[in-house]
Amino acid sequence: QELASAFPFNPNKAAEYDPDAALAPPEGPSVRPADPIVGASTVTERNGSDKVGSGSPNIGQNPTVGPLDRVRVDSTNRVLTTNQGVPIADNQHSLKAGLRGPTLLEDFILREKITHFDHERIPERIVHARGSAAHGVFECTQAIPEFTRASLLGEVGKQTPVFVRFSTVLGERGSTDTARDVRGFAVKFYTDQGNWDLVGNNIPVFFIQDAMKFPDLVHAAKPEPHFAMPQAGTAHDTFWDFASLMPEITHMLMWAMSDRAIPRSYRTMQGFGVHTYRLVNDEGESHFVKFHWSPKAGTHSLVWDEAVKISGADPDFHRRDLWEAIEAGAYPEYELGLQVFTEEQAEGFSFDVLDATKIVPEELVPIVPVGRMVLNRNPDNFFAETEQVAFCVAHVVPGIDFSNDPLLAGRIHSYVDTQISRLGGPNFHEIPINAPIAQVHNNQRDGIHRQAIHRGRVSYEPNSLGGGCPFQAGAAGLVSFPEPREADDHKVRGKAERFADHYTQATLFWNSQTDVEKQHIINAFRFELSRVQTPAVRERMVSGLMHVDADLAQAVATGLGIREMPTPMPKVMTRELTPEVTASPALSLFARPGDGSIRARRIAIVVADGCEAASLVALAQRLTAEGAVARFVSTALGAVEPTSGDAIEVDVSLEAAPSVLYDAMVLPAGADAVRRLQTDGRTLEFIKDQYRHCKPLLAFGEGAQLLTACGIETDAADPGLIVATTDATDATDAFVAALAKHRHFARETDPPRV
Ligand code: HDD
Repeated sequence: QELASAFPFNPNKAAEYDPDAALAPPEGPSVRPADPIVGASTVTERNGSDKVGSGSPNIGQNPTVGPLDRVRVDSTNRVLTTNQGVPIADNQHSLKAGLRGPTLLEDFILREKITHFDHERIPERIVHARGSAAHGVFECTQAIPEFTRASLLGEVGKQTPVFVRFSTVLGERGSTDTARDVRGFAVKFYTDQGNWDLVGNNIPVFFIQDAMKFPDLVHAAKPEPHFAMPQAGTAHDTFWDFASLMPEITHMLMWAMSDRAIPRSYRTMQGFGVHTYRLVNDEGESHFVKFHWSPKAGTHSLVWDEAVKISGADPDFHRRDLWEAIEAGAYPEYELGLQVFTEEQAEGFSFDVLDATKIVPEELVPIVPVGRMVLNRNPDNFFAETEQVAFCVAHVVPGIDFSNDPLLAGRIHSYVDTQISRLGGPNFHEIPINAPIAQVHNNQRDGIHRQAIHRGRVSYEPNSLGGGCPFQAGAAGLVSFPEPREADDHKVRGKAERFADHYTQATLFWNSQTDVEKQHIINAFRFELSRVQTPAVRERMVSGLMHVDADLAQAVATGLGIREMPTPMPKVMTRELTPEVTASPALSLFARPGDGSIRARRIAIVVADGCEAASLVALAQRLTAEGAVARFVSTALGAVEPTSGDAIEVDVSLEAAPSVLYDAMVLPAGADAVRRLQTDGRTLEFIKDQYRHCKPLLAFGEGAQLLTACGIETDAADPGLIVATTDATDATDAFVAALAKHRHFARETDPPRV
C-alpha cells in the first residue's frame, strides 16, 4: 500500500486495477477541458476529453479509440523512472567501475536513455514538413441532409471535434514560416461515422492536373539536389524551368505570386478542398461539391519585404501567432461554405470540374455556409500530436465521396502510403491523435507496434465462431457512388479536352485583382525570376504570361531587363472557350476584410525617458480591452521615466523585436523622449519599415517629428497615418479603425519612397 502511493501506477494501465481512477481526467496543469463554442448546446464532455462530440464514442472499451486523456502524461509530483517504471535513483552519473574507471555495459539505465534518444527523430513529411496545429470544434450551422448523409452536416448545432494542421509546402521541418509558399490547411474531423480528413490548401487551385506529375513538381520545387539550396522557396532555376514547360501551372502561379502566399497569419487565410468532391444523400443521389473555409478575421497578408525580414526576426511567426491567439482566447474561427452543383451543370461549364487547376467562380455557383470551426485548444505536445497526425485524403465518411479528378486519385493513394514509412508501419491509425472516436472493428491484425488487444479467436469474415462479427454495415456503411461509365470509355493515358485551356482562368484571376494586388504579383514574378540564372527560362515564362495579360507580361519582362518581347508560347488548345465570368471580385484578398475586430493584432507603443505617458497608457488599456496585444517598446529593457506619472516598464527592446513583428506602431509625445529616440537609427528604421509596409502609425504631439525625420509627409491624406495631440480620443478611434483595416496600401509606391 505504501509503495503504491509513493509510486502510483501508470495511468495507462490503472484501469486494470481501478477502472474509476482510469476514467477520471488526470490532474495537472497540462490538462484543460476543451472550451465549448460559446452559446452552443450540444457539447458533451467525456472524461475531460478534447474530443467532444454528440456521437456515442466507445470510450473506455476499445483501447484504441478512447479520448486523448488516456495517454496524456503529467509528471507533477511524480518520481523519475525508467521506461519500465523502475524508479531512478541518480540521473546524473553513469555506472562505473570506480570513480575514474570505465563505464559499465551493465548500466541499462544509461543505455535505455541513450538508445531512446538516438531514435527520437522520425522522417519529416516529404512535403508540408513545416506546420503547426490546434484542436477545435466544428459546428453545423445549416443542415444539408438533402445533399449528404454525412452526420456532421445532418443537424444544426451538431458539434464534431477537429484537429487542424497548417503548413508550408516546401520548407523543411525547421524552416521559416513566412516563405512565399502555398499553405496547407488540413482538417481532421473526428465524426461519429469515422474520421474525415479534408486535406486542403489556402489556394483553391493546384500546380498540376494529374498525380503522375506530382513527384516531378516537388523535385523541381524543393532545394536543388546537387547542393540542397535554396531552402523553402521556388526562386530558383529548377522550379521555373519546370513551370515554364508546364503551361497548366499558369493559373496556380498567379495565386502563388499573389500575397495569398505570404499570409499575415493562419488565422487570416482561406482554405479550400481544391478538388471537386461528391456529396451523396440517403437516397444515393450525388452532387458535386467544392469546400471553402473563410476566416472570420478576414483575409490579410504580409508584404514581401516584411515577410523576408520576419524570416530573420522570428522564423516561427505563424506558429507563435496561432499559439498565442489561442492561449489569449482569441480563437481563430472559419466558416465552412459549399458550392454544390449537379453533374449536368458541370457539363455546361466552359471548364472541366475534374481539373484541379480550375475554380468554379462564385458568380456561377454561390457559396452556401453550412458550418463554422473554432480552434480553441493548443496541443499538449508537438511531436505526439502535430508531428504524428496523419491526414489522408482517402479518409472520407458515408455521404462524402470522390470525383474522377486525376490529381485526387493519386492523392487517395499517396497519403496512406507515405504514413507507413513516416510513422513506421500500418498501425499509424492507432496513434492517439489519429484514432477515431468512432469504434474500430475489423479483422486487420498485428503489425509493428499494434496497440489493440483483440479478443477471441476470430479474425476473418465470414465466420460463425464469432457470431458473424464484426459484420458488414450494408447500406448503412460507406457505399461508393455508383457512377455510370461512358459506353465508349477505353483504357487510355491522356486528358479531357478542356484540361488544355491553361490561361482563361489565369486571366480571370488577374482581372479580378485590385491595382495594389496586381503590382504585388508583378513584383513577385520579378523577384523570383530575377533569381533564375538561365535566361531562356526567364524568357519562356514571359512568353507564357503573354497569354494571361499583355501588361503583366510586359511589366515582368521590363523587371527582368528583357527589351524585346518573346514570341508567345504556342497554345495547346487553339479553340477559344467563352468563360461565364471574366472578373470575380471575390478573388481579391480585399473582398474579405473580416469582422472589424482588432483581436490579436500586435501594437508597438514606443516609449523613452521624457515621454508623455497618460495618452500611451490610456491607449494601451483600450487596445488590450479590445483583445489586441499592446507592447511598450524602447531602445533597451528597463523602466522608462515619463514626464509625469508612474514609470513604464518596457516589454521588449527594438533589437529583440523589430518593427516587422508588429501590426501597428504608436510614437509618444514629449520633446526629451523624441530627441532621444531620434538619435537612435534603429528607431527610425523601425518607423520606416512600419510606413513602408503600409501599417497604421499614430504619433502623439512631438512624436510627429520622428515621422518627419524619416521623410514621411505628415499632412498626406492617409487614413493609416494619424498625427494627434495627446488627449485626442478621436485620434485613438481613428487609430483603432485603421488597425481594423489592417493595411493602408494607398501610400505604397514601387520603388518605395521611404
Ligand atoms: Fe499533398 C501532404 C495538400 C496534392 C501527396 N498535402 C499534404 C498536406 C497538405 C496537402 C495540406 C499536409 C498534411 C499535414 O498537415 O500533415 N496536396 C495538398 C493539396 C493538393 C495536394 C491541397 C492538391 C489539390 N499531395 C498532392 C498530390 C500528391 C500529394 C497530387 C501525390 C500524388 N501530400 C502528399 C503526401 C503528403 C502530403 C506525400 C506528405 C506528408 C503527408 O502526405 O502526410 O502524401
